[in-house]
Amino acid sequence: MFNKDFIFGCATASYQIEGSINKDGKVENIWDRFTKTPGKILDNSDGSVVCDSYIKYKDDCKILANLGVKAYRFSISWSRVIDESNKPNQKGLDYYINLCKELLKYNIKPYVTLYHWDMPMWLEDLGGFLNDDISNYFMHYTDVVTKALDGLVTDYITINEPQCIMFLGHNICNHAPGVKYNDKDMLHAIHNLLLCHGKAVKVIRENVKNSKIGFAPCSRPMIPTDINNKLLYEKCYKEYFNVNRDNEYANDVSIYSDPIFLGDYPKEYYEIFKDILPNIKKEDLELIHQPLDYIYQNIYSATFYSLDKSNNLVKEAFPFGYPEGNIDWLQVVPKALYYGPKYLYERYKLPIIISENGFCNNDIVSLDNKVHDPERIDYINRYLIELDRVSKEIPIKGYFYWSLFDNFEWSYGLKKRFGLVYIDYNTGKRIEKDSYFEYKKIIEKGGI
Ligand code: PNW
Repeated sequence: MFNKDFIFGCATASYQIEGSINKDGKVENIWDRFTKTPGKILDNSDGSVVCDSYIKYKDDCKILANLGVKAYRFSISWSRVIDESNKPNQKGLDYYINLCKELLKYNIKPYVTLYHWDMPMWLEDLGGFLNDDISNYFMHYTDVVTKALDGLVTDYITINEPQCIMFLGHNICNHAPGVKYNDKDMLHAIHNLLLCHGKAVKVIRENVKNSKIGFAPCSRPMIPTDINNKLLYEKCYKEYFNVNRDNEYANDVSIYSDPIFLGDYPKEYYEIFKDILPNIKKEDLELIHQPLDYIYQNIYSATFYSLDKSNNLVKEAFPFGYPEGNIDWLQVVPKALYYGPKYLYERYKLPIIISENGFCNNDIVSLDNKVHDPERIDYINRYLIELDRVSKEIPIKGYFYWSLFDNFEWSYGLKKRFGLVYIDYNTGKRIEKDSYFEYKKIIEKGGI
């Protein structure tokens, strides 16, 4: 059982649910462009309708209220609220103002993500994260949003999953904008992204009374196969925060979180990238290192590790038939919610909120017109048991299920369903799945 003020919520993101991509002065963003590029989206779908939340936000709020959540995490579409001359678009802002007001009617607290991957196209054309002015644009956008939502929102998340922005968007390029960076540009862009975060935090602190701020990276924790082996635990911890100059460093944890929480890049970063370091000024590092209130973290899956005969850390393969979701990276490893928070707290020492965790299934509407999803129910229960266990050791403040709705799952399109609520994309009909009612029960009880 979690303590009384534990926050149960669920999460979504603008491009994945809103639709209405050309309405009320919204300008083009990188996902509007990317989804038009042949071959990029598995089922050729896009974000033009999805859950139609831009129109149906009042229904969304009712569904959230019936679920009993105290918190709803959603993101703001930059290209809806700022036009191509960098001026505020009031109609776009009104949507989020109305959404927040509606949520507050039901006593649901808005948790606002400022950047969940949908960069305005005109800013990408100016260089995106490689433009040294991007953090000033982001600061301006943050200023506009925080002033518009004044008195409605105290909880902000600056950036969602910097790892996916950089690794998927600029290395393997299966995400927008799909512009490949060389290593030197990658480090430069990461540094600019961290500056976006730092400057935004400053603006939020200035504009919002009693603000609570964090950023929401993702990670895939290393799980020791022998829970009593101290050396193995230490090596897993070390590996979790390690930076390597391999193809995947843009996916690492400490390259983003160390500057933000500890005020500098990890030592090994300076060593392994010494030939291509960006220009890192002392005042940049200070800007990036703004005090935060929480460690947010998106955690879905994990990988097992053991020690070989010479005590080297080795990755264990998942056995054939190991339980997994209907998406290639989602093996069901509940201990991810035990070890992930433990490692993060040990290093950064702030209360933890799981900003995303969820299960992808090939859900169908049954003959009885219901959606039965026992695998998702099992997933939520198993993961919450582990989160509950670790909450007896370290401060855990909340949990956001990803996602409220089935939605546009980026390069996979509409066929990957993570929702507690099923969306019939032909009719727009929403159907609460069995897991919705299960999560409702868990919330009512205050835990498992
Ligand atoms: C997150 N992984 O992405 C995003 O924040 C959401 O927008 C997305 O819909 C959700 O998780 C489900 O995919 C992730 O490879 C992408 O471990 C990849 C991974 C994790 C999260």
